[in-house]
Formats: sequence, structure tokens, C-alpha cells
Amino acid sequence: MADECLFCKISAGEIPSEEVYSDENYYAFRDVNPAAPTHILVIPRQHISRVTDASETDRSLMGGLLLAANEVARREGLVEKGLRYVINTNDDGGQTVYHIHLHILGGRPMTWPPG
Ligand code: DGP
Repeated sequence: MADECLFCKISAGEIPSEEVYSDENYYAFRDVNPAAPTHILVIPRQHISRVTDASETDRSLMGGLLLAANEVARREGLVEKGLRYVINTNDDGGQTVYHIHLHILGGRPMTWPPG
């Protein structure tokens, strides 16, 4: 756990959140500022600041992040109609919290290109 990391604290239960999914390695919770009818963040419990910081030793963890997101999407009933996964990365990517998080957006048609 990284000191002063908001999402490490949420994963540890030190800051409250609306849990959607939890296992040994991943935690998913509703975004406080939803951009779609369903907006969930999936995080690895292990602190990695940016997806571009992940390395070979994180291969399994990074693959598992997608599988955890798929499980959440199934539970939320998003799979049939569709959904969007987003990982904002660094300043130009719009990342504001520096602990890897995958956004699951669903419940409405998405537009392209994103802003
Ligand atoms: P990003 O811009 O990709 O770094 O997304 C960060 C997201 O985290 C943003 O959509 C809002 C959300 N968020 C920030 N602080 C909190 C919080 O304390 N609780 C919850 N549930 N979500 C948060």
C-alpha cells in the first residue's frame, strides 16, 4: 500500500466506497462522479501508479484486471448491450488518481471519438 494513495485507502476500507466486487487481488466500486448510468472503477489492490508503469512481473495482475472487469460487467448486466472500458493515463490522458484504475462505463450508447 502506498502512503497517501486515495485508491489504496479505498481498497483497504479506510475510506468508504460503494463496493461492487472484491477479491484477494482486485476491488471494484462505483465512481463518485458518474459519467454514465453505470460507472464503476476496477483497481488492483497492489499499488501501481500508471498502466504504463506495469512491467513483466505484473503480466498476470494486468490480465486479471480485465477478467475482474468482465466479471463486474456480467454482474451489472452490461455485456449484452455493450460497455466501454477506459484507462486514462497521465496528464494528457486525463488521469487524476495515480493508482491504476479501469473505468467501466455502461447503460447508454457511447460516442466516438471520446473527448
Ligand atoms: P481518472 O480521471 O481516470 O484518474 O479517474 C478518477 C476517477 O475517480 C474519477 O472518475 C472520479 C473518481 N473518484 C475520485 N475520488 C473518488 C472517491 O473518493 N471515491 C470514488 N468512489 N470515486 C472517486
